Amino acid sequence: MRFASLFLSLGLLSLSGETLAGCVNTCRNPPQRKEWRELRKHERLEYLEAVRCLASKPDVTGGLENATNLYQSFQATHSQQTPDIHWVGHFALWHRYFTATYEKYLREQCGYRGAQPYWNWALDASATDNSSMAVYNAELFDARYGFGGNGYFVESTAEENPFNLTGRTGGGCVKDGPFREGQFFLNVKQPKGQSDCLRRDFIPWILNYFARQSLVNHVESQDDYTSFARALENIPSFTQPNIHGSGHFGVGGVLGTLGNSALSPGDPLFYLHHCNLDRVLWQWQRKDLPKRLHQVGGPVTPMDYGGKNVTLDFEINIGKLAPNATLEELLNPQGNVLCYGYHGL
Ligand SMILES: *[C@@H]1O[C@H](CO)[C@@H](O)[C@H](O)[C@H]1NC(C)=O
Ligand SMILES: *[C@@H]1O[C@H](CO)[C@@H](O)[C@H](O)[C@H]1NC(C)=O
Ligand SMILES: *[C@@H]1O[C@H](CO)[C@@H](O)[C@H](O)[C@H]1NC(C)=O
Ligand SMILES: *[C@@H]1O[C@H](CO)[C@@H](O)[C@H](O)[C@H]1NC(C)=O
Ligand SMILES: *[C@@H]1O[C@H](CO)[C@@H](O)[C@H](O)[C@H]1NC(C)=O
Ligand SMILES: [Cu+2]
Repeated sequence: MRFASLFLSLGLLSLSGETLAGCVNTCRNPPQRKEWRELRKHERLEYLEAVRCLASKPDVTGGLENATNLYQSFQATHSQQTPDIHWVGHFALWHRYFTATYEKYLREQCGYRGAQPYWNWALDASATDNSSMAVYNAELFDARYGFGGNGYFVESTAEENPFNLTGRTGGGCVKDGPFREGQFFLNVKQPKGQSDCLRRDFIPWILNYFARQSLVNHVESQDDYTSFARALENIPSFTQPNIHGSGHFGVGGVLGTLGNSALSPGDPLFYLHHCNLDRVLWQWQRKDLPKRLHQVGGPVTPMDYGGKNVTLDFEINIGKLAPNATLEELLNPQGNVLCYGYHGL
C-alpha cells in the first residue's frame, strides 16, 4: 500500500510541470510535423478548416493593430515586432516560438488533431530553370485541398517596387481556395483603398533561385549558430539569394501579403514556410545536439554585427499569445516550453 501511494504521488508530481520544470521533461508524444504532401486529403481539409476556425475566434491581444480575431492576433503581434525580430540573433527562435504557438492554438482552440505542416520548397525548386512554374507545388496551391493560388495581375508603381523586381505575375486578391477574396480578411486596409483581402504576387525566378536545395545545404553546413543565423537570412537585398526570402518573395512578390514583412503572417502559407525554416534549423541542430541545444549568437539589434549579441537567457516576447521564453528553452523543440517533432527526423 505504501509503495502504491508513493508511486501515485510521484505520478501526480510529474504531471505538474511547474513543480518540476527544468528537472523533468514534460514533453510526451510530441505531434509529428509533416510536409504538406505527406498529409492525407482529409488531414489537409482539417488543417485548412482549423485555420479558418482561428479567424472565427475572438482576438486575444486587446485589439493590437486593430486585430479583430484570433488569426489576426498572430498577424498583429508579428507586425508590431517586425522591426526587432529580423536580421537578429533571435530571428529563427522567435519564429520557432511563434509558429509553435500558432500550432498550439490550432490544436487547443480549434480541435485540430495534427501537427503544423511545412512546405519543403526545395523539393519543387528548379536549379536550371528560373521560370519553372512547377515550383508552385500543385498540391499546396490547390483550390480545394490547398491554399488557393496566385492573385490576379495588378501593375505596380515604382514606389511600390523599390527593388525594381522583375517577373511579377500577380499582386491582386487571391481568387480561389479557402482564403479567397470575400472569405478571409486581413487586419489592415490594403493600399489604394482596396479590400483587405489576402494577396499573392508569384515571382517564379525568386522562388526557384532562393529555394534550391544547394542553398539549404549551404545554410546547414555552417559551423556555429551565429553563422547559421546569418546564412539563413543573408542580406536584405535581392542580389544574393536567401532561403528565408524564398517563400516570402516567391509567393508574396511585391504587392502580395507574404512579401510584406509586417503583414506576412496574414497569408496562412507563412506558417508552412516558417515551419520549413524551423525544420532546417532542427536538422542543423541535430548534427551536434550536445552543443547546438545550448548555443546562440547574433546581434540583439538588427544587422548590428559588431554590437551586443543575444545569449541563452535572452527572452522572447510574443505579447499576449504566450508567456516569455528564453532562447535556451526554445532551442529544444521537445522540452518544457515546446513539444513537437518532425516526422522521419
Ligand atoms: C486602427 O483603426 C483606426 C480606426 O479605423 C485607425 O485610425 C488606425 O489607423 C488603425 N490602426 C492601425 C495600426 O491600423
Ligand atoms: C536565376 O536568376 C538569378 C538572378 O537573376 C541568376 O543569377 C541565375 O543565374 C539564374 N539561374 C538560372 C539557372 O538561370
Ligand atoms: C530602382 O530603379 C530606380 C529608378 O531607375 C533607381 O533609382 C533605384 O536605385 C533602383 N533600385 C534598386 C534597388 O536597384
Ligand atoms: C558578437 O558576435 C560577433 C560574431 O561572433 C563578434 O564579431 C562580435 O564581436 C560580438 N560582439 C560583442 C560585443 O562581443
Ligand atoms: C519579456 O521579454 C521582453 C524582452 O523581449 C522584456 O522586455 C519583458 O520585460 C519580458 N516580460 C516579462 C513579463 O518578463
Ligand atoms: Cu518574421
